[in-house]
Amino acid sequence: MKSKLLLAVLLLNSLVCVSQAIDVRYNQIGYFNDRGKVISLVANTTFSPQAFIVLDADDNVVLSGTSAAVNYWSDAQEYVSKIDVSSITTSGTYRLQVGGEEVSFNIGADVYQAISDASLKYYYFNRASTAISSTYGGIYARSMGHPDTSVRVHSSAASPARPTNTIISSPKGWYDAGDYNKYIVNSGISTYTLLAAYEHFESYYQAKAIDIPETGGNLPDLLDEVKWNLDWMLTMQEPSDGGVYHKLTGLNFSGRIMPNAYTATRYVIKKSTSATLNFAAVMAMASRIYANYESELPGYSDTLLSAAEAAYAWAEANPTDYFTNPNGVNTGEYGDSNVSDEFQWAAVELFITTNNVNYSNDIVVSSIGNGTPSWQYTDPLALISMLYHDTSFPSSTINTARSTFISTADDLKNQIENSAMNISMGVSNWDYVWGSNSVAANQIMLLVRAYEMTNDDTYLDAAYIGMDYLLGRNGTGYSYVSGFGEISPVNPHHRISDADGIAAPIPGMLCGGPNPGRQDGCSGYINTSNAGSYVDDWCSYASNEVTINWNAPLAYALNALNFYQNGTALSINDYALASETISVYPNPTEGIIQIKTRKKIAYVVVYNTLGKVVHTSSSVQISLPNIQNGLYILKITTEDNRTYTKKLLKQ
Ligand code: G3I
Ligand code: 9MR
Repeated sequence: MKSKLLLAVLLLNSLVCVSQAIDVRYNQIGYFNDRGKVISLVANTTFSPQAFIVLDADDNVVLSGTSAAVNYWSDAQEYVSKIDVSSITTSGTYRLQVGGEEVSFNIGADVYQAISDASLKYYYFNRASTAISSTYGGIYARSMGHPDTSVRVHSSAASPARPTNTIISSPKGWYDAGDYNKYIVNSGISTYTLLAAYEHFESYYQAKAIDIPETGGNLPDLLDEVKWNLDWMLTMQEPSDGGVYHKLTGLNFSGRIMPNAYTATRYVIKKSTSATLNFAAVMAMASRIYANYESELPGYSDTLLSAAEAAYAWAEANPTDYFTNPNGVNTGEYGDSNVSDEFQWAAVELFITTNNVNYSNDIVVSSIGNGTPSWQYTDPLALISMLYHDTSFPSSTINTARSTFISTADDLKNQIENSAMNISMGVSNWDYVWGSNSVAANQIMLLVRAYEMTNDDTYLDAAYIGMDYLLGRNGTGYSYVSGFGEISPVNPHHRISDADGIAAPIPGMLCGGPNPGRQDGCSGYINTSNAGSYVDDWCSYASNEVTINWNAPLAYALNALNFYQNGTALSINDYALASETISVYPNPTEGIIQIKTRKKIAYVVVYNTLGKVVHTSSSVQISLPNIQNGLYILKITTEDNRTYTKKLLKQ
């Protein structure tokens, strides 16, 4: 079924190639009303600027003109001319006619709503140790696979407390990718990125339902989903010494089977410094976030913090245990022989959470580099957290961190504004790696952070335009997110999507993207340029796999852009506060709440879910004895006139 679809797409592509020299590449999901809107014309050879018209649904010409000067885009070995349709701001579906071609594109306020939801829902579909029910999974319902309650300690991981073949229980977590394995390093950055999304846009995520079995409780859905993975990560720490196993896998990758058909023995493999530090960073961060939910999860935050501290101590005592696959183990390696970045990141997260100088003493801000984060390079994650929690650090430290960070953001913005294709990719020679689409997604995340840090709109403008890259305005014309766009991947290297007998892959998954390394040796790559080395085929695990660490920055970016354009929660304008943490406790409450914040509170308004004001106050202690039980929204305004919202449950 799927190969038929592929054939159809290939045939379509070849017809298009024969009949048309110029290809129209555009954001196939949609453009936001009041944001920049770029459409790119591309061809293999140079061409003249093209006359174009844009028609609305009633066939009125709403814009006409000639495309801009043609430039060479070396990453794709293509020539590009830009059409700017930013002046169209009314919601609707439009048709662009140019060079004998016609494409339809959307403009609206909520064009990223469905795709941003799907980018988060993917984590539920990739859960290990649970069945996916039809209630939450629809046609993608499946049986449980990998209970992982009886996992062996591999000889490489043996210790006096846990000799070889000791059986341990290590359930839950997300499958890494198209494979069924679970790797701490990659889980760690994925979890960090999702927690960062939550930390930076707390009120947005408090109101965001992901439609998972836990939906409806007082814990925001995103924190429920992340907890599924944190619970697994906790089991990967050896209790006797604090070290963390690098991964839980079979000895080999499985075949093209569903999770419940997997019967091979699974092992925890060798502790490593990179996994242990990564674990420490993520647990420390999670501890401060889940601390706000002590009544829902008593003791959880403390458990996370103790795990983080024990891990950090192990890494300090074992600073160079770099991971390579032991003999006989052939699953993903996620190897790293430079862990200075993981050390900085872990120290930063631990210091933010504990304020303990032992951790700040280990932070050397001048050693923290710039650039785009990846599973192997976590310096930028340390910078993001430091700059968000800037009041926790001396101003000289923050000034250094900020200039390091902003130098990358400026490069990205400049690349989007001035490159032939108006995209961030290509800013560095290493952008088109295995998983290059996650580079693009992380770059958008960095621009969002730069905007939050500076309030300079030009970073956000660049982020909106740069996002087009993943959604069709790129070197292949694919919208790289499954299920979204005119042409999107139908054969991702994702075992569940491949083996489930359903033609359409699970939606919302970001495929790896162009990778001129083409390590899979797959035939059928569309072309072999940096930005063209992609093929929508199962065989292409080097360009068409999906993973949790690629979807996380996608989810971060899509939801952030969705928030800024359309950021209302229950009709109340709310803004994520940079550098500010506010906790409200106890929550749920019987009537008396405390508000803890680092800035002075100007006033607090309590709304019911219909947006009606039920109480106002200017105190940090609020008494609400007379309101009915149920959900309320607190809107807190601080002395610097910034507002912050939080859900409150009265019971
Ligand atoms: O670190 C070097 C860098 O110094 C060099 O400049 C650059 C030039 O190409 O290469 C960098 O190494 C690359 C490395 O990723 C880090 O980006 C390797 O070439 C590249 O082969 C390697 O790819 C990784 C791949 O596994 C193979 O090990 C991907 O990042 C990683 O996402 C992928 O992860 C797999 C898991 O092993 C198994 N599960 C699926 C997952 C996704 O495909
Ligand atoms: O399916 C595996 C994929 O999940 C991994 O990312 C990739 C990393 O090397 O390896 C894939 O497995 C392939 C194996 O490495 C070589 N033989 C073909 C396998 C895919 O069918």
